[in-house]
Amino acid sequence: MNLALRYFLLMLFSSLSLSVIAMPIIEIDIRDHLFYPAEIEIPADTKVKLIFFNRDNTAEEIESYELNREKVIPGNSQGVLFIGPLEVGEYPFFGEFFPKTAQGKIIVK
Ligand SMILES: [Cu+2]
Repeated sequence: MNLALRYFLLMLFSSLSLSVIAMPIIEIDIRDHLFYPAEIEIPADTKVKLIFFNRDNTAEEIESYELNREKVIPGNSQGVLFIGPLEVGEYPFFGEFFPKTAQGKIIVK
């Protein structure tokens, strides 16, 4: 195998494995129609995996216009949202079924 191809494969492999290893995972509880934590800090320009654990018996729908995400999580179950890479800023999200209490924010630094 020639050197350029070896170099290409090496770069491909290391970037793939880095992106898998480096992806932060953040766990968020939904309890009594509140998010714990309600504010989440993540690094800029990074893909992040959010796992929502809905501890309530009722379903909740995670909604964010700023993040362009929407996902229903049935009661007593969990759901995953991938967000990013994002620019520095604040990205609110809320529970569409209980919006008076279920309010959260992603803070990108
Ligand atoms: Cu919705």
